Amino acid sequence: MKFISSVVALLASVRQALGHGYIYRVTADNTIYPGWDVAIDPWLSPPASRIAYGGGIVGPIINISSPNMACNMGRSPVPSAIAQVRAGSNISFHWSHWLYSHKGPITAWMAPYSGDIANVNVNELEFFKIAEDTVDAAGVWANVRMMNRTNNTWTATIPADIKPGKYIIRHEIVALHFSLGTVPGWEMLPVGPQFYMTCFNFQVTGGGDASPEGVKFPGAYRADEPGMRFDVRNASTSVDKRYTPLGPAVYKSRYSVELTPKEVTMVSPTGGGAEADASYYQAQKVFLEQQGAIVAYFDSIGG
Ligand SMILES: [Cu+2]
Repeated sequence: MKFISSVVALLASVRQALGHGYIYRVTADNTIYPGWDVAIDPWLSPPASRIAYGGGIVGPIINISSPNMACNMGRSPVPSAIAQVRAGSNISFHWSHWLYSHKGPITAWMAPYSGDIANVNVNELEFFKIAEDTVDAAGVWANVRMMNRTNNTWTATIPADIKPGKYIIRHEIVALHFSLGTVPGWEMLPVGPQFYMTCFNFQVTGGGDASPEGVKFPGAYRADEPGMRFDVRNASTSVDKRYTPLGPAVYKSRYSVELTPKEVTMVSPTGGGAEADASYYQAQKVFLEQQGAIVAYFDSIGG
C-alpha cells in the first residue's frame, strides 16, 4: 500500500500548503507594497516587480539545519524592487488567513547586505532580531492576537539607530502545535516545530551607526532549545512565564526618533495601470476568500 500512503501524504501536504497563510501585502513607512501572492504572482508575465522573494510554497520548513531556514524554499525570482524606509518607522506584514491552531512566536529580523541582491547568499547573512511576540500573561498567543485584534497584520519597528543601507528583512511565524506530538489524523506529519518565513528587500535611510551582531540561518536555532517544544493546546494563564523565545534577544535601539508621518501611497501590483490593478485586486480578493474557507475548515478539525 505504498502508493496509497504516498498519495495520502501528498494530498495532505498540498492541503497543508493551501491551508497556510502568506503575506500578500506589506506597509512600510506608509508605503503599501504588494507582498508575494502565491495564487497570482507566479503566473504574471512579465514577472511581477516585488520586494519579496518569490516562491509559492507556503508549507512549513521543519528541518532547522536546512538552508531554507533563512528565507524559505524557492526564493525565485529574487526581489526586483526595494522598499524605502526611514530608521525608526514601522513595517506591517499583512497575512492572508492564518490558523488558530498554529500557535507560536512571531518575529522579524534584519540582515545588512551589499551589492546586487541577485548575488546575495541568504545563508551567509547575519540576522538580528528586531521584534518578537510570543504569549501574553493571559495565555493568548501572538497569532491569535494578530488574527483577532489586528486583522491578520503584524507590525515591527525598524530600530532608529541602525546604520543606513540595504537589508533583508525576515519575518517568521513559528507553529508549535505539533512540537510535542501530532494529533489523530495528522500522524503522517513530523513531530516538531514548523517555521514559516518570508524575506523582503529593504533600503533603510537615517543617521544611525549601529551594526548589531547577528546570527545565520540555519544555525540561529538549536534543536535542544526549550522554545522548540511547548504545549500550546493547554494554555494556562502562567504559560508566558514558561515559554523561552527562540534564538537571540531582540535588538533594542539606543534611542527613538520622531518621524514626520509620510503620506500613504500604494505601489501598483501590476505596473499595468488602473484597470490591470483592479482585476489583480479582484482576483486576490477571491483567492483570499477561498484560502480563508480552507483555513476555517482546518481550524475546525484542529489541523
Ligand atoms: Cu500547518
